[in-house]
Amino acid sequence: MSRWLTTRYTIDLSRPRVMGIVNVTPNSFSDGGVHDSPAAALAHCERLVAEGAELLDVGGESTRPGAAPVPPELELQRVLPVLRGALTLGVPVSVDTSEPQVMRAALDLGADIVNDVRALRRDGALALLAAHGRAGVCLMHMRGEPADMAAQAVYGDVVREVREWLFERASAVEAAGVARERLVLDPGIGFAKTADHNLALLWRQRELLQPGYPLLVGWSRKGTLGLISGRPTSERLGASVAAALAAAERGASVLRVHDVAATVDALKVWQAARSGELEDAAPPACSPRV
Ligand code: HH2
Repeated sequence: MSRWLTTRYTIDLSRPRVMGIVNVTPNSFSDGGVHDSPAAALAHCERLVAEGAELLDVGGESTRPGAAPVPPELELQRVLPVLRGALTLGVPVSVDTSEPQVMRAALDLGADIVNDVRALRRDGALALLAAHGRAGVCLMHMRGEPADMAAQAVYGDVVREVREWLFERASAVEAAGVARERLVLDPGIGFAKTADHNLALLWRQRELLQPGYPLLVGWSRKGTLGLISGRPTSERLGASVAAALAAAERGASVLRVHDVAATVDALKVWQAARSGELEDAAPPACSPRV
């Protein structure tokens, strides 16, 4: 059985799980400034859990193309109060950061997962996670930095290159002491990739499963969906749900989404269509670790 070991919970990945996005930032590409007070962000966490989110991902720095870096002190100020509250809601909580100082403070509070778009490549990040030893980790593929990544979207075979990069990175992270069952990989939709690259990564997503790690994927409201649908970020619900289902169909284990209720409903129908029956009891998403 596929599972993801995290600080407090073992997450069952026998079916796709929904991770609700909580951006505590003024400038995130689709919801910047909407939840940027701790009280608003925590209310948003509660709403997402009520809608069926099985994990929460709390971030204090936008990584949209061109975004400027945020000093760690400000990132800490944004995410810590929200994490403190989110950790009481009964679901695994991830912190979306690349900054070791923020990782450390989040792990000290009890955060379950570190979701790092830079795959623990900042100085001190990998050693910190290896020494902690209990947290789950998401390693994402990106080239360059959000400020300049668009210029680095040049690949021969994007799917092969992303797969090999992720596999090599996961091997290095394991060699440094983070256990394999704590790792999940992510192709990084929209990070140093054109729309064609993103769509190749969806069409051939199963190839990304070959290294043997669960896959987390984030298509929610992203630019490629805007190109396909011709809609602005605020009107990409249908496109985002369709992309989440396409990713689930091709073996994704965790779907990182803004619109939790609609995604959860769609996955229930997808699941029923696959089995041909209503379920009495779905397996619980996670169990506390003993
Ligand atoms: N995408 C974003 C941020 N973090 N983490 C993972 N693992 N995978 C992703 O695809 C991913 C991510 C960008 O989306 P969002 O958080 O909505 O926007 P912003 O970075 O502008 O806050």
